[in-house]
Amino acid sequence: MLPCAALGNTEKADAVSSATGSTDTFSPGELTEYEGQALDSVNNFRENSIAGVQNLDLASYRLQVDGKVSKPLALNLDQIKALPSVKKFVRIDCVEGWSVRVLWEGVPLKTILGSAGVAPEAVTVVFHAADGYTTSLPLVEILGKDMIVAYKANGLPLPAKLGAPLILVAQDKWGYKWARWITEIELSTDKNYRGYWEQNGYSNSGDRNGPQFEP
Ligand SMILES: Nc1nc2c(c(=O)[nH]1)N[C@H]1C(S)=C(S)[C@@H](COP(=O)(O)O)O[C@H]1N2
Ligand SMILES: [Mo]
Repeated sequence: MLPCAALGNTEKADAVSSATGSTDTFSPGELTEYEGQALDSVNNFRENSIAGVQNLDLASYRLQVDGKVSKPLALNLDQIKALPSVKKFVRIDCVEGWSVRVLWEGVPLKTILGSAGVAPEAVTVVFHAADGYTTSLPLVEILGKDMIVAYKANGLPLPAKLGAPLILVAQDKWGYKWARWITEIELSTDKNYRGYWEQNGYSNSGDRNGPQFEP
């Protein structure tokens, strides 16, 4: 099994990859460009999650931040949206071969992790999602790239399909690092932690310019 690759469904795959850069699928109110650069519609995402689209109840939603932290958090959406937000224009690339360029808006992880107080021994940030999906990144990379978790895409609230209420904007990483429907951010000392697709042979560093599979 491959991330995002519905084998035998090439017709759909071709339709989506050729739609990259097109403007015919935008939702009403969706931004089509940002600072002179063309955006792709969020509708160009090819849905192939491990358990289908999750529809989380936003009113009761909590983001847990736990593990190796001095102050575990359970943030509701109002608290998350009250934090200073940033915009980032970042392309997501699935290993299947399609990509989508989106303007993301959300909160830097360093802000959230800062309020939780990361313990000095923590090296890995594990993302747990509502569908049971998991993935991880080294803490040093998250801070170095100033990665964000986004609740808006192309100027609109993040659609359920893209992970509402929160997606990890894992810039420079393959699509399987972009955890959607995040419910828990866990700080870990396990530098060899492997998430869902990583356990199935996909590269644990997940660098978009590197190999998809572990050598
Ligand atoms: N919670 C969760 N997040 C996930 C996934 C998933 O199955 N569950 N799939 C990943 C993969 S492989 C990709 S390419 C991106 C976009 O997935 P999509 O192709 O299903 O839109 O979401 C990532 N995040
Ligand atoms: Mo993917």
